[in-house]
Amino acid sequence: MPRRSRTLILAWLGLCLALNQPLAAGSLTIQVYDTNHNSLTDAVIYLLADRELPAPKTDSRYEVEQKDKTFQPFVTVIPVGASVMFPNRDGIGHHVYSFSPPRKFELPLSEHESTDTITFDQPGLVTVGCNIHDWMAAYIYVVATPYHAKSDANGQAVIEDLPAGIYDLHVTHPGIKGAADQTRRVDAATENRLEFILEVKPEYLWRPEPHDEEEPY
Ligand SMILES: [Cu+2]
Repeated sequence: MPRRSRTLILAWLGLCLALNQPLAAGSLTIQVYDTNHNSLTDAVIYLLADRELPAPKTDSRYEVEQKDKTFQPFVTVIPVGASVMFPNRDGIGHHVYSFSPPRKFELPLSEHESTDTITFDQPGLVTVGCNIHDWMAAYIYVVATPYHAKSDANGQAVIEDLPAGIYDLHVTHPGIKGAADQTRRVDAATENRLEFILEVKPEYLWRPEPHDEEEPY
């Protein structure tokens, strides 16, 4: 076999190996604090890239329930194309709506546990309210990436199975001052833990208490 052909075949084999072998994936832990260095819960983390990312799985079940006259959870992160159910588990009427440009919707006044789902096809922040109870608020972040997470009570979020590569990591929060994400360019092959400090409006550092006192509505 001519030497040139052998070199070509070897190069081709090498390319096949490179393409078939998934790039080493690891986990990335993100720790989020507020400016008083307290753990910040409900921070939203997502990673975008200049290249095309795998299509996010959209078959997970997401729920924002109405319970004790609050929305739970307060913050949800979903991939573009996912659907959310809004079950009413209160036995009183709620009228759930959003005026946010990525997805305007309205679920008519109901006292029942609806199985209606709303699908979110555009990335962006969707603020959800209730027409009956002004204080009720929930935030749904719709992100165009499979790599997303939300910080827990310890301010910690973990992105699992993140393939090696360069990403633009975004961190945000419903109460962030300036209404802009913090972003950082991250090399997933070398980073496995990152810290962020977010300046959040003080009224977002407490959770609305469930309204469980006896009220007629
Ligand atoms: Cu309500």
